[in-house]
Amino acid sequence: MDDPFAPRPEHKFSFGLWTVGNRGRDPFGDPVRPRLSPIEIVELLEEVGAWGVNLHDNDLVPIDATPAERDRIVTEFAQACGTHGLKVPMVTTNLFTDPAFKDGAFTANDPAVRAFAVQKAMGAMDIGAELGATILVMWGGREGTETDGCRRPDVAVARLREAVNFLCEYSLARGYGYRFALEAKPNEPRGDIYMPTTGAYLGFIPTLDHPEMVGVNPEVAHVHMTGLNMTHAVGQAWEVGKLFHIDLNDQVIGRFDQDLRFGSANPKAAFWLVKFLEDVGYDGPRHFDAHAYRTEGIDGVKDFARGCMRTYLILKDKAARWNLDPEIQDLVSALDHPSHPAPPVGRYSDKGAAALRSYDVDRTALGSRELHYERLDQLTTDILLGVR
Ligand code: GCO
Ligand code: MN
Ligand code: MN
Repeated sequence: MDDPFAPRPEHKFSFGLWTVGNRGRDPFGDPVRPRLSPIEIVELLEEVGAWGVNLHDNDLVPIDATPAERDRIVTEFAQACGTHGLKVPMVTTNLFTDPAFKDGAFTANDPAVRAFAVQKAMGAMDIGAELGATILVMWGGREGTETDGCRRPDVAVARLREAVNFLCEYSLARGYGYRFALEAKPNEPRGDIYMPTTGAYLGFIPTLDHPEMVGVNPEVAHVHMTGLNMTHAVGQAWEVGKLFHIDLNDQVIGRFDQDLRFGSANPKAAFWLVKFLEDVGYDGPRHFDAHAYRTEGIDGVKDFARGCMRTYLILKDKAARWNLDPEIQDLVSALDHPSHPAPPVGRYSDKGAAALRSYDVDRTALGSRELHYERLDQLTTDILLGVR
């Protein structure tokens, strides 16, 4: 029988070159896995059943490559993706590894660093356009501080705006058709990163010259690091049409930046997230921005990648069960019914305001209504634990 949890192209599962290519280096220890070339990674992703591969400019093209080397590398990579049936939906720019960016890229005080950052982002967009990418992720890993003596935070925001505006115009001028997805993170590698939450970016986007081109890329781990709720962050982005991309992984609150296999630490939070994405019909890439444990070799990397996709599909199946479960649906459908007749709020009108003013509310009845969330959540737990 066919595996019902096997990945298929329509699931749009993607991995970054830096994710399955992660060599297990950490602040305390050297790499534990061999370096895989970008083309070897494409082969691995085909083997495990992924649909797409994403990259930073320098995951593919070394920072010191000559223009001729760059052209050859990009052409060969495009051919390999074609041969192995992998799409390149998203590109991003490495604005954090090189020491030039030690105090930020777009927000750095030194105008030469800011110029280099924009130059590098344009180069990444050129690479992505050649590979067919239409999503540009911007993650400001070094855009932050350890001491706020270095610059005013409002100045940093203004510099970030200038860079995003410039790059939107660059995409338009070149006809690249990019949609920009801004990725928030509260800290690491900086002590504090500007734009720590998806909500901060949702406030920033309307201040841009081309807000219609710019959305967000929420990441599970970055939300969990602060103890917040990923599904709520995603829900707010979705509601304003700004969920342009998503980074799926996992993270235990209060720990170092773990980048765990999707659903491995907080399967219930992952369930609500998958259920939301599937219920609303999100049809963008499901990108896994995570990496295998440092204990693993290449076999373990494959187990990790397969595990991310399998868990997503299991949770998708659980969400469908939840939606079809009669007892759950009885509980849920009761929730939106008024306990007794009440005027709708709706859009303001003098008549509506008068109706609400004269509404004879029964506070005691409202406060004593039983909601049955214990039952609802236990039924959810039963589904997740496989007994329902
Ligand atoms: C992190 C981030 C990165 C970005 C990537 C794309 O915590 O390091 O999640 O993995 O997503 O650089 O811009
Ligand atoms: Mn991350
Ligand atoms: Mn990420």
